[in-house]
Amino acid sequence: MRKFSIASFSLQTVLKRYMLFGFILLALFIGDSDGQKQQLNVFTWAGYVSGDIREGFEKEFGVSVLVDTYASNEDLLAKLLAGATGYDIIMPSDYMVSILIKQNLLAELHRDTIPNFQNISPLFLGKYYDTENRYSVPYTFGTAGIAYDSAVVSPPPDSWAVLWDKKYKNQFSMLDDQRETLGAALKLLGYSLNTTDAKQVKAAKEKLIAQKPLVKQYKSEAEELLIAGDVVMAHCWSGDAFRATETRPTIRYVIPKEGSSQFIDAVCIPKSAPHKELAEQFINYLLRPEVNAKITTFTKYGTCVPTAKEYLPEHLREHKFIYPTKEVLESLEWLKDPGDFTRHYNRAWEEIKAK
Ligand code: SPD
Repeated sequence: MRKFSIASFSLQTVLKRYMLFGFILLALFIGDSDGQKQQLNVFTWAGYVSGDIREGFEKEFGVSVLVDTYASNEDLLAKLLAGATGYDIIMPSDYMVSILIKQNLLAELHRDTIPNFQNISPLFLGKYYDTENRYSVPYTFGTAGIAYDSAVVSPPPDSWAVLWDKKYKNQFSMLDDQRETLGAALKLLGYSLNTTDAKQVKAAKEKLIAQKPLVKQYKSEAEELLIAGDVVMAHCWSGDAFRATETRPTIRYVIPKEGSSQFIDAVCIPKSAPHKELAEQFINYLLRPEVNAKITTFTKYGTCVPTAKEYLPEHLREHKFIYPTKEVLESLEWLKDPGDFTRHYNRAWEEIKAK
């Protein structure tokens, strides 16, 4: 009897040990070394990663996804240069991808972990900012322009000049984004968004300082102001203007006749990312047609995955907010890295904000 109970006690102990060992292996497999569920930290623009995309990935991969947001590419850069190390996924725009590559802040992507890379249209690959897409995959594309409430703003604007019209004092917002907002003033003055002429940047700065008493707020999440009815007009990105129309159908979007910016926002992995492989799996997940369609459905920006269109509602497939006419397209410029000249843009922006 005594012998038997010793034997069964040892058997139980051995079984328990095996089970414990199994749990540890499982924890190591799905979690970090401290046994916690892995957490994918995403640093992106507001309104860019929906709850269903996040939850879909969490469920399938048994991890958690945390989303933090920034208002401009320069905010993202400042954070990374200040040594932020926790981010696994970031979504810089085109010109900022080239700056981050130059600063050695991005990790190279392993294409074998991202087989859905093949779903991307060649139209969005091999761009000037990362010619072989070694560090970036395109997430969405769009433009900057003016969103306005057609029930209030009359006549319909067609020029950046409307944002200097005293009639709209305190009723409009400007993007809290130095390249875009200086860009709007540069375009109004007939200059390039990428000028490296200090006199032109100074003229744009003075124009924005003169405008400042009219501006209700500098805000990159302009759709929030439009939806709340806090402004009747906003310097805004196309998808955000589009999103605002869901609540306020009288909102329209125009790309001013002087021209504006177009962009591709990309998905990248910082060199310092703690969960690089998981981040690549996330990128691969985003490139599934059905998931990619959810990005457009939520953000109202264009998809770079043609097969995603099959999963899009009809009205989102070729909408004019997403696809400007050929004539408008020709008036658009890509923002580019002005190299050392950036300090002129930085200083001009600081002076405008300090006024
Ligand atoms: N709410 C999403 C905003 C995305 C903006 N993209 C920024 C482009 C900057 N040139």
